[in-house]
Amino acid sequence: MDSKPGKNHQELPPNGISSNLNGRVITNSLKTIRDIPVFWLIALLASIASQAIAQAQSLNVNDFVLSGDTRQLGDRCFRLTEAVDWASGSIWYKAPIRLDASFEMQLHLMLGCDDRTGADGMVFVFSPYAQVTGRPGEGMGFSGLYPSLGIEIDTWENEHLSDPPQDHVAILQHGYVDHLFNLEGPVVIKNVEDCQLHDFDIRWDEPNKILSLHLDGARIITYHGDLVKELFGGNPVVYWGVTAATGKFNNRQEICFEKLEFSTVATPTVFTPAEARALLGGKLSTLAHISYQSGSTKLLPESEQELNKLVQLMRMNPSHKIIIQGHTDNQGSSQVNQKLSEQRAQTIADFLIARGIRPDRIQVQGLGEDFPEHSNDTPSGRLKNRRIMVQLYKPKA
Ligand SMILES: [Ca+2]
Ligand SMILES: [Ca+2]
Repeated sequence: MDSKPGKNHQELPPNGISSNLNGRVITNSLKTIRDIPVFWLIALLASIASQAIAQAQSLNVNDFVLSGDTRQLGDRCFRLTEAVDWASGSIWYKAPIRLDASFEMQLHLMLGCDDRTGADGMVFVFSPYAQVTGRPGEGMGFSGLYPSLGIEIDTWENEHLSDPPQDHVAILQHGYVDHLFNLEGPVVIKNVEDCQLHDFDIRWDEPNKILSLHLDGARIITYHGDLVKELFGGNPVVYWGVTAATGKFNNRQEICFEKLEFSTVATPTVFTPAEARALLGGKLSTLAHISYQSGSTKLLPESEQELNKLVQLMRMNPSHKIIIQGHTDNQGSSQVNQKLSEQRAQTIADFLIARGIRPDRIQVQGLGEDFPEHSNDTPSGRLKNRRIMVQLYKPKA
């Protein structure tokens, strides 16, 4: 690890990431106990007491996927680019996190030592896809990613992107680095290409729908909006990572994690090889564990894991298309059941589309009560008849 003026990586206390596994908060601040004000200590103890199942988790390089020119520095710092032209690097946290819960990330950023000709900057990227990287150079590894949320720290003025001449931050959407399409900003900040580590906090206050950034203790930008609804079509589960790039000009760009606190979800599992083979082979299959609120089109939470498997399968096999069939039992009028079966099949389509599956790969059919597979005379038979069936196929070229 290189020594540098200002705050040194070695000064950071060891061991600090906090997260929330499967909705369970895990808190392990990097700060030592004596650094924590009494109020926060009480809050921390109360949090630990109320989360008896919580356990501490150390920051581990294995929590991240490193790509491009990224190098690990110590146990929680990464160099995303060296001070060379046309470099790009990214790190991605492996587990997806939830945007329907608040989160906070406390970091230290080093944007390089060259203010005059330093470039290009860094972006915190949130995407339904794991480990995606956009265009380098002025795109900073964010350009072109859809759908997405990006928080940029930009150190190079690109006039055609409406960049101010000074270092600046902005909240970006959908892979656009042009400030015409900003959610918020650009906000000019002090020069950060000064060889120093700068404190940088990202806070998502979910109840109030406020995303805010703090630089060296001062709030520099705030965005008020429903990120889940506005950017991700209602899908609260996203991956996050940090990307950086250089272009015709360059800087060394590094990041260190001080504290991370967010809600993670279990990494989406995949179908077993046998299940995947059957589906890809065109077998009309009933999706297990898909449940709706009674008489409603609202999916119950336990359906999500099964549907995530379907999303993964569709992503891994981009030339396959899918037919989604909704079926009901024979309770109520056949007209109502017809409509309900269409609407329920559409909720599955909407789930896939919100996670980036193209609508032209999806066909929806409502088949009402006409194709029972079990007796409608018993509750368990009716439960089985209320089902979603899917069939994948590969269109002939
Ligand atoms: Ca720029
Ligand atoms: Ca600068």
